Amino acid sequence: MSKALLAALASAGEDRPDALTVAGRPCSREELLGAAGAVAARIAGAPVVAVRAEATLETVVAVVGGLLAGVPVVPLPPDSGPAERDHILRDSGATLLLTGPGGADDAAGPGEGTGGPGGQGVEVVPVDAAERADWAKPEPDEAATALVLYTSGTTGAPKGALISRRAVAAGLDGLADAWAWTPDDTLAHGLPLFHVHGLVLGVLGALRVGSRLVHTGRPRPQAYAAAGGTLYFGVPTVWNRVAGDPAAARALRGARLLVSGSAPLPTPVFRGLAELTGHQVVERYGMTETLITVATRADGERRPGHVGVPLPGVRTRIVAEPGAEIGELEVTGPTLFDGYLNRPEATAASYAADGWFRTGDIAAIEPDGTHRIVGRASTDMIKSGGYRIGAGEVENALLDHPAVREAAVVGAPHEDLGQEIVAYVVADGVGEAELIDFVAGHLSAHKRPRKVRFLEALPRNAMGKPQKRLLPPA
Ligand code: MLC
Ligand code: AMP
Repeated sequence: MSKALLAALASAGEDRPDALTVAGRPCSREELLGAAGAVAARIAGAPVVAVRAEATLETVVAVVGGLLAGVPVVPLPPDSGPAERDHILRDSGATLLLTGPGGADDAAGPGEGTGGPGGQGVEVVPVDAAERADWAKPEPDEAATALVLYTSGTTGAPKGALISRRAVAAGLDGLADAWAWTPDDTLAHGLPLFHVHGLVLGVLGALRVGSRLVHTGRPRPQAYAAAGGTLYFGVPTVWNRVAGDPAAARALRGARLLVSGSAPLPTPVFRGLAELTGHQVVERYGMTETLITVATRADGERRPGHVGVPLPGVRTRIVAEPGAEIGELEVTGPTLFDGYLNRPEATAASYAADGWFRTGDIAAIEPDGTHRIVGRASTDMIKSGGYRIGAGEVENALLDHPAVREAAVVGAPHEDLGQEIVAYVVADGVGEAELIDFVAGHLSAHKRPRKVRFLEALPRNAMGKPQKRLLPPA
């Protein structure tokens, strides 16, 4: 059994006033423990707690408070519109919504307050990072749920992936091993705090290892340059922007390791960064349901397009047609999720008969054991700026607009975002900007189409099914 998830928070080495800095606000580990203890005391016994996950110190305090109290934490994207927010609150059964300063007004949307979404009450609880309380209770069993992370499938609304404390601990210990990540490191990044990358690796990783953390608020190149990290995390869009800002890139020369993940890192970005920073970026691969399963090791060979080898305890295999070298990647090991909340059928469908998880990614394993991610099995799963977005969710949001009769959404190749969301609609009397804003307002800003194309009709086959491959170029 590994050590308790947050054990290092109280015990790891010497504390310092800026053990973590989030968007410019420093905090020691002792202060974090005290503030999180106050949160834990307030929420103890709740079935599940939602956290309005802005990139703030309060979000870190709230998440750690939930983990201390053993209350499963549901991070809520801070810009989610009513459709997405109400779905996540209702589906997760959250009764409390923790927010930072200024969040209470925003958070008290139409679905919240006394009536609550679906008739259930959701109480908005402000988090004060200056509060202090001792929380002496032991951490819950490692099998308990730590996080419920909402993630998109190809169709329908996002599903809540149940992530245990054991999975988080195993995943983080595996990465610490792969990257020789120690308390001497300073982790720097500016990723959102409601996904695996920014929250699990980017916050809980630093807390578990005991390294310093500098969260830059937003992942802007100049902010990375000023962060003074030894270890940097970014999605490929962030690294593309760093490579496009030579002065910022050169400021990373003194770092120990630059890491990319969440989407494929384009070879020109890998090469550009190598030239400017002197570092070959380390790639790693994972997903919400599995956490990070495969990583290039700090002492391993770094090749563009290669994401490394399985973490300790993780096993991988390719399920391919006879004679083919590429096929669907399946994984098993201690970092796997415990299923989708309230979705036994979707959970069952995500596993092969022998219990391995079907990632939906097409990959190859080289003779030396390194993995190459080739693409997704379904074109309805879009990756834009490192965010995973289901085409069906965006199509449903568009169809909620009274002027839209039909909608088909695709991910079109995009130099900076990897893919950009393009919507094809059949609609009367509505313009592109209005539909983009409509989706941004209903779901969240990153799920908005960047382009909308108007058609007389969607291409369909004889059965009436839309044929996305017959859509005109964006
Ligand atoms: C523009 N904006 C709008 C808008 N048009 N907002 C609402 N409606 C509209 N019509 C605003 C936004 O609110 C935002 O404001 C600003 O425009 C820019 O937002 P954006 O366009 O979304 O930013 P962009 O530049 O495209 O973002 C790039 C990015 C972002 C890299 C910063 O994509 C990002 O943070 N990606 C990280 C995703 C991630 O962490 N994925 C990990 C998943 S876990 P403002 O004021 O906020 O700037 C995973 C597992 C693994 O995959 O392997 O890691
Ligand atoms: P998410 O559920 O948001 O965590 O997204 C997971 C998906 O991101 C995976 O299924 C992959 O398609 C993609 N992904 C993550 N890391 C990489 C990577 N290094 N290279 C290519 N794709 C990646």
